[in-house]
Amino acid sequence: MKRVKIGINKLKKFLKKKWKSIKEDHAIRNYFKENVLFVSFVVTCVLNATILRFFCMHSIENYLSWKAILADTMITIAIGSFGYLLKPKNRFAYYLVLDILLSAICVINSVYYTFYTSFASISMLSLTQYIGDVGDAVVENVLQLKDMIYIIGPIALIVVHLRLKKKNYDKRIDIKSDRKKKMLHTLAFSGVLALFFLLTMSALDISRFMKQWNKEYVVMRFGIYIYQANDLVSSIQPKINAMFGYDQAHKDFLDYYAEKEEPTTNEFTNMFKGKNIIVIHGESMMTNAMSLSFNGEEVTPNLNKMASEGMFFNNFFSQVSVGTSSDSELTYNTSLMPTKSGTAFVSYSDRTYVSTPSLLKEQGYYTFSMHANNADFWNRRTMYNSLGYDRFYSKTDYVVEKENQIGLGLSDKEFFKQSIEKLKEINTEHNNWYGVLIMLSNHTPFSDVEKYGEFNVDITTEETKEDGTVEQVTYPYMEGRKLGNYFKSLHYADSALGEFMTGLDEAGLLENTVVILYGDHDARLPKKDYNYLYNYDMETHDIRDEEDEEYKEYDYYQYELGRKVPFIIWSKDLIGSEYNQTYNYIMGMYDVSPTLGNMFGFRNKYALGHDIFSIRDNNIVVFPNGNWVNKNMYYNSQKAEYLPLTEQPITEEEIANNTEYTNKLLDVSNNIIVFDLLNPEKNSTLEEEGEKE
Ligand code: GP9
Ligand code: MN
Repeated sequence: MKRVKIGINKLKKFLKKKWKSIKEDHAIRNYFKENVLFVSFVVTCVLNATILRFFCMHSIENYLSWKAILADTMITIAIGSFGYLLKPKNRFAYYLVLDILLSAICVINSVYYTFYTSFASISMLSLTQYIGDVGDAVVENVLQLKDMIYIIGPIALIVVHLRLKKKNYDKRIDIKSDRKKKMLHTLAFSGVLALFFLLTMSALDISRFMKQWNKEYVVMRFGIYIYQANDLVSSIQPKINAMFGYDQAHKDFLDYYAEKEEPTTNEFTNMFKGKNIIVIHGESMMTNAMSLSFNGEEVTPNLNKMASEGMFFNNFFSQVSVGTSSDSELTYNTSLMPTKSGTAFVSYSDRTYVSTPSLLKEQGYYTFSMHANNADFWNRRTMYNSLGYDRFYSKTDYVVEKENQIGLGLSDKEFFKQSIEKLKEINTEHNNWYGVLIMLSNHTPFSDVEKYGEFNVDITTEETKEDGTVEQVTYPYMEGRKLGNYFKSLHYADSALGEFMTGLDEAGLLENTVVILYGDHDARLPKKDYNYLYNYDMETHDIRDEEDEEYKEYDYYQYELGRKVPFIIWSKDLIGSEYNQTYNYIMGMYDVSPTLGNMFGFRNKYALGHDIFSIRDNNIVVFPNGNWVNKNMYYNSQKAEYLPLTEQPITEEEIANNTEYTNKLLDVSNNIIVFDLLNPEKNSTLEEEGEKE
């Protein structure tokens, strides 16, 4: 301890001495005087980046974010430092080229932001349609002063250069070793800034930086230059991944589908052919909440009504990886699994996909998606073209008033209300249509509690006191816990769902329509909250002891099994019919496309899941991390352990076979996406097949 104190004191003394000598020698002033061109380069670039944030993000914390300013400063100092390796007469050209390049980044992003309220991505340049859009955008937008303001940077640099030239600064002679030293010192300084920057980073910052899709956040936190560099790397990476191993991937792909059994027909085949389809993407909806009530009030009365009137699959699992909502959309649409690295929506949006909307489109359906969030969230704007949607109704198609916002954006109630108007129009314009409506309000962290409406998650009872008076007593239960807030939020989303169904009915939109609802993934809630939910003892106002007979263990397996999400197929015709049942087959998101295909009369040849009515109890659901579940067990691949789900003995052979099946399926799925194996131009076998057909 004493030693540390002495060390700190020594460091303090050293820094004080250094600072004093810097002050006495006027070192800072001299540095600025001697390095005017370099300093001007750094200042203009940082200023441009700040102006860009000013025009794009209208709150002061965003455009004056010191973290972004620090990031922009350290990166421009770092790249500018290499200018010192050049002779003084050549430096201006170096800084000018860089300044023009960095200003161009600002101009492009400024134009792009005006059109798409998001920042530009290099990966989109590979899409010709995007080039067209941006081309038009630039032409129409060219006169906007705010997009051109960034050229002030290079102009200022030229002015500085011309003034310095009068003093013959570029004729100075310096020695090579001094240049190297100066460059290293400058680079080291940017290194110190970088270290400081790294220390301020949170886990959320790192995760968002890696995923890159929340572009506003990344720009606000890391600055535009680092955002664009990161974007460049993440755009190139999929191309590098696809450079090696194509032949093996192609062979495995052919073998896999050669062995795959052809689907059979059954009593559900074509039962809904020609009907319109409304799909509801239920943000963070979980099956376990459907059986819960607080003080006699169900958490999800409308969802429960829908389940009780239609076909309800109560052992249905989402199969997402880090791409959460987007992964569930990928698997729902294509029956492929999320990629092993990156996310399909962001990294592999230019691949060919065989999907539910593209197959319905072939049958003459008008296909669309509706989501009142920014169209670039999860790169949907681009990916939806690859998935075969005709139209994406996004935030700009909705009126988003401040008072109608919950959590990430427009409230579900308002979203549904405005969507019904659009659906009415679509219904008059198209014979057959297929639309996915993506909900938003029930999104983590479920903290907009005051906007969810009244829903008591504590236990309130009426108790008769000794003197005979009746008193209301409230026991602290789920109030103030994340899980409690989730129930309130879900109750709100459920009520929005109820209003939507009523609105659809009133608009006459349910007559020839099948409504499909899926929960996109679980709500990622703390295990300890479930422990509290299932083990709260009203008598003691506390959590039950583990020794207690009634104690319900909520371990790893309970948590994993508890992540089930609802899957419901509803139509007026189903109510009271023989199919109006709860189906408890183990089922995954990848089984949806083949199941709907069987019912609506289309076939996805490359589906990795199954029509649930062809496979029923023999189904297996695999997860991106290699875990799997069937009716007999939940298998934890990391620990090579399992939880039995039946009384039947489990054999080593079953485990080995299913694990092999899982690994093969995950490999084939990943290869299809990474190597673009469904693209006839990349996979000649598909072309031949097409010719035969
Ligand atoms: C974003 C919404 C939520 O538009 O779909 O995405 P998530 O965070 O659940 O992946
Ligand atoms: Mn989601």
